[in-house]
Amino acid sequence: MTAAQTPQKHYRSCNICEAMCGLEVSHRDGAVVSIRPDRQDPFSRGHICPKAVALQDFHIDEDRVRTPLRRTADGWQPIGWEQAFTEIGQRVRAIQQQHGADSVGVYLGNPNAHNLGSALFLPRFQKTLGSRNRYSSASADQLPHHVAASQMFGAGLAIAVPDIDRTDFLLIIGANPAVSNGSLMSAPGMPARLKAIIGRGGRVVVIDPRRTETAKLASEHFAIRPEADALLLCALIRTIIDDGRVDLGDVADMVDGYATLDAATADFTPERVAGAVGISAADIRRLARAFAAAPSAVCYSRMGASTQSFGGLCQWLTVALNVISGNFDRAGGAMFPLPALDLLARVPRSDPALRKPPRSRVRGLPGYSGEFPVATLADEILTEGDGRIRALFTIAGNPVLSAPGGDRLDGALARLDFMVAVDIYLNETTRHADIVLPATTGLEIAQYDVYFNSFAVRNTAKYSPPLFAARGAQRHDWQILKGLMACLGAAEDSTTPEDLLDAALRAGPYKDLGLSLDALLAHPHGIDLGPLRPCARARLRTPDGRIRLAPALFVDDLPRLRAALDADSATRRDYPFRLIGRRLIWNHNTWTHNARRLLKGAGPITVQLHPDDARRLGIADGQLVTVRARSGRLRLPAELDGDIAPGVVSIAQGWGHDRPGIGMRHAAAQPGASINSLTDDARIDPLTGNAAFNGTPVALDPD
Ligand SMILES: Nc1nc2c(c(=O)[nH]1)N[C@H]1C(S)=C(S)[C@@H](COP(=O)(O)OP(=O)(O)OC[C@H]3O[C@@H](n4cnc5c(=O)[nH]c(N)nc54)[C@H](O)[C@@H]3O)O[C@H]1N2
Ligand SMILES: Nc1nc2c(c(=O)[nH]1)N[C@H]1C(S)=C(S)[C@@H](COP(=O)(O)OP(=O)(O)OC[C@H]3O[C@@H](n4cnc5c(=O)[nH]c(N)nc54)[C@H](O)[C@@H]3O)O[C@H]1N2
Ligand code: SF4
Ligand SMILES: [Mo]
Repeated sequence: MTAAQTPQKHYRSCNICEAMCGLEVSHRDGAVVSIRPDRQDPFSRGHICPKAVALQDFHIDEDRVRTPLRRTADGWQPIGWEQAFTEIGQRVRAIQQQHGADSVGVYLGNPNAHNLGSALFLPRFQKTLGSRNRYSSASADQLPHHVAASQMFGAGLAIAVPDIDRTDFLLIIGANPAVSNGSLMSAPGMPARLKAIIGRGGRVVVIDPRRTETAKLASEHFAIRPEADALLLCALIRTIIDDGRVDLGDVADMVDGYATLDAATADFTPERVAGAVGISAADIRRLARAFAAAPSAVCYSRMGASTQSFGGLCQWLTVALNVISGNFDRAGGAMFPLPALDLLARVPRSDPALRKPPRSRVRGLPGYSGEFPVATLADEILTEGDGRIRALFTIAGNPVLSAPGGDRLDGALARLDFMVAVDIYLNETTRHADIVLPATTGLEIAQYDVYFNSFAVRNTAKYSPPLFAARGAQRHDWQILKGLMACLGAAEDSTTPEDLLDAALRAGPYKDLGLSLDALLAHPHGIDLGPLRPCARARLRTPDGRIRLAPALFVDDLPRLRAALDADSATRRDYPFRLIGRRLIWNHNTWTHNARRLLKGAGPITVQLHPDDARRLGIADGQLVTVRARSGRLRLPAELDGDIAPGVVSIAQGWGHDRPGIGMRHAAAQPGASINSLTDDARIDPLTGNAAFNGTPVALDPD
């Protein structure tokens, strides 16, 4: 073989999900030959999932947007970057001059969190735009974790993750990491890690209305009623307290509020909650005792416990359970990572109790970290008055399919005076834009994971240069953001993401090891910085460095939880089922569906229900049914599945590519249906403003 024919190897981290798997990409003449796991990556150690292989498909996808596009009466017109920026600058400045800075909103989607340049330049863009109308997918996702961390530890980024490779007992509530690969717990290869816990004599217990792929790997599974998790957590805490098994462990001298927690949970006994939770009092006690007795244990709760009406309470109680069982900040428990680019250390110390959140204009929902809940974005566009959103930037987001009440938002976007989308596709959201700005993605970008190293189960650092140049006129997201800042009047500078990364590494916790961009470039597989270590004392951001075990914000929300013990029978009559979502191993959210190799694995999008429920309603497997909710309806095939709890139905999230005007031909050929045509933007966790997808009341009508 000549040199030109020999495939070359490129090493990088996959940036699709939070697992940050190391990839070995063989390529020749600008084309991918293979994408395999990088066994030398110190973080993922040879794990990848099927989605990584599709990175090559996104690169060559003919449906990618290649040049800036401008909406005209005759369809999309390709335009140059200068023209696009000039027009955006004129329109946005005119709207802000006439209607105020807040009349231009921003929605940021999930891929921004997986992109070095976006993570570093978005704060600058937001500052330039100067609008308080900021939204993101965080409020359809992990916002309760941030609110709990902020209240208890002084900073929303102070999220302790399960020390999964050393724990003796992992209690998983409302997460399916065997499919999702872990979230707010970056841990590639979750199935093997779960098996390893059991293999070393430990236990994995899963709490989920569905006997999930994760539950099938676990030691034990309990089918909980949707949205009953906060009740269960209260009863677990109650049992440990009543048994006299409280042990604050190594952080005992740092904990405030234990007596308040004790008093606030006094009446949530296992007997009191068992009926609403759907797990017997004896089982709840047994679970609490096993958790408290394990040499080390950690409770991990995620989407199922955060995107629901009690998301804030769930995340608070999860941390509280870890603290009172002596499992906080210790090996095998819940621990703070120490990432090389350390965002947490930059957060100024402040008193969480003194932080008064701003309120959104229309519904008065709480803001968090400069953003309002996406559940009220449609209200802010549709409701007349000062501060109404008239123009919108969507950056790497598809809220028409991802936000609660997505169909209402779809209608609202059509009413905007002006919209700009920074994206890679023409999809359900970006089709509403006046100007679409095409970004690079995947193999075309430079990557260092700014966010998810902060939530990783091992400390490592890795920089991946771009493999391929863009195939069209696409620009990097950070370059687009710079163009937008310039057209809005900001002074131009020549800073690159690499400049900012290098400076942060040199000032970070591993500066004494000489960590810098050059050091990362010399280690293309990544650098191992070791297992998690106890470090809470140094990382807490409360002014006094103490842990607030029972912040008033949460304690004051408990009466609402108590009221839920007596279920609402009127809703039950009209909408007898509770809807929950799920993820599929072959797809990521709404946007990977144009890769045919991933579509093949997905199959039809169905509504899963228990065979007993199906029999009662006369529904056969595969039969079309209409699922009805207060705010919408969907027609899709039924899938009978004994793994789902009776009274509960499940629909995969992220689908519904059947709307006109989308440019993703393969996705449109296998469109599925959008679960967010059924979810309701009025259903939120009022404490945090997070979307309450789980537990949406629905009815089923067979055809
Ligand atoms: N019912 C229900 N709804 C849910 C969920 C659920 O479980 N159930 N999950 C929620 C969760 S956890 C999340 S994170 C949100 C996700 O919500 P969103 O972030 O709104 O949705 P995504 O599908 O991630 O959309 C990503 C968008 O970015 C574009 N894109 C992809 N890569 C790039 C890139 O490199 N640059 C740019 N500029 N654009 C890019 C895609 O084309 C797509 O338009 O959905 C939430 N919605
Ligand atoms: N393959 C794949 N992986 C992904 C993604 C993807 O789209 N596809 N998306 C990524 C993103 S953005 C995120 S945020 C993560 C999310 O990762 P996870 O948090 O693991 O989210 P899900 O897989 O949606 O699992 C949520 C689980 O909660 C259960 N559940 C629903 N309602 C309730 C309830 O009321 N109580 C309890 N206890 N459980 C309930 C559901 O049945 C489901 O099993 O996954 C990431 N990884
Ligand atoms: S698990 Fe996530 S990071 Fe790993 S290969 Fe799959 S999509 Fe990429
Ligand atoms: Mo997410």
